[in-house]
Amino acid sequence: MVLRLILLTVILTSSTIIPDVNAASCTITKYSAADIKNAQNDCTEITINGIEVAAGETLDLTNLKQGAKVVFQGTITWAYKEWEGPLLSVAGTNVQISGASGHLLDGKGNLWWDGNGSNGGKKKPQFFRAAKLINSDIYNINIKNSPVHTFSISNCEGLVIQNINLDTSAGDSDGGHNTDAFDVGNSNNITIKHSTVYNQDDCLAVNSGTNIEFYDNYCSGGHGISIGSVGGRDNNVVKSVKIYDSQIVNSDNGVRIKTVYGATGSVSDITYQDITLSGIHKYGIVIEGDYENGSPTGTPTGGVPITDLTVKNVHGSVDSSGANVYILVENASGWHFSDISVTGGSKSVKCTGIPANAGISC
Ligand SMILES: *[C@@H]1O[C@H](CO)[C@@H](O)[C@H](O)[C@H]1NC(C)=O
Ligand SMILES: *[C@@H]1O[C@H](CO)[C@@H](O)[C@H](O)[C@H]1NC(C)=O
Ligand SMILES: CC(=O)N[C@H]1CO[C@H](CO)[C@@H](O)[C@@H]1O
Repeated sequence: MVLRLILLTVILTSSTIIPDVNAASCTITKYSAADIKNAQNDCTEITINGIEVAAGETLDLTNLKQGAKVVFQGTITWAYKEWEGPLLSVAGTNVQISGASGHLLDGKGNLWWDGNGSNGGKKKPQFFRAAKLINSDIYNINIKNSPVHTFSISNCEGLVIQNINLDTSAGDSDGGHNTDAFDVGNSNNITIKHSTVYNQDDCLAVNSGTNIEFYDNYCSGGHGISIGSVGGRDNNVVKSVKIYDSQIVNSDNGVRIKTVYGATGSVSDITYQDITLSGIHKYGIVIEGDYENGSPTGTPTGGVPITDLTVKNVHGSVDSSGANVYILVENASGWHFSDISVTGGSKSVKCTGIPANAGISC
């Protein structure tokens, strides 16, 4: 059912809220693809309250009017089906996607988790697709138990994502895998801030894009804050990424950059600054140019050079079975490391390709 309410213009002398004569609001309280579509045609304010989306269907918010506002209320769930998803898709210009206090987007990932993530077993739906969002905001979203990858950000320009509370921690003991928090590709001017992530894969993974900022975030349980893997896609350029004021805890890696073996592209103007690590299981800082089909080959190639890399004030601890720093690259230049104190790891590692005077050793 869709309730349409056309707001009338009223002059309220004692209020700062003056409803727009053209503003119309729609509230969806029961899932219907047709109602969702009509609401986007009719309304600039859409509230989605407590619905269960039909199995195998996307909650499709890709026809939003310019300037539309979407608010999630209550608990939103999706009926079970093995399929690729996404469960939710948003697109638009100058739109705002947010959640009301107490809302939850519950992916019920445990229904799909089998330890195989996107590598096999059950086909799992990707959760939240943000594709072609222009000068828009996603904020105050509570999201839980992603079946597999959570936010897929592609072809976006000028997107600010903040105050995301992502809790897929149940997947730690229940077979969650490849539950990346934020995957960014082919997007420019993207900011991700003030967010908390509990998952089992990358907290951030940038595989292409420019002008990306990621700060004041807390990442737990996953694979660290990553650039890459870069190479082998349509767009293989990552430029101007600033990652700062963030914590990475109880994760396989801390700071990570990976590029693809034998591929071409570039990773340039990258800063990691003021990053705190704790309970890192494998590598505190890992930069490697030898990825192939998602695994390291042990031999780096230089077709995706990593240049103008600043890593400053990264400190914290690695498990004794891990390594503090692991670098295996070719064709790198312009590296500046300072105030690095990553300790605790004792695993011996290969360490090649560090440019002269970079200020770092393994
Ligand atoms: C992206 O940022 C650049 C540099 O700050 C600016 O010139 C450009 O207009 C921005 N583009 C969008 C779509 O916000
Ligand atoms: C190193 O990178 C440059 C681009 O900056 C590229 O032209 C060159 O082929 C690369 N060298 C190797 C050995 O891959
Ligand atoms: C299809 C597939 O890859 N299944 C695998 C899922 O993971 C378990 C172990 O967690 C394997 O035993 C299966 O072969």
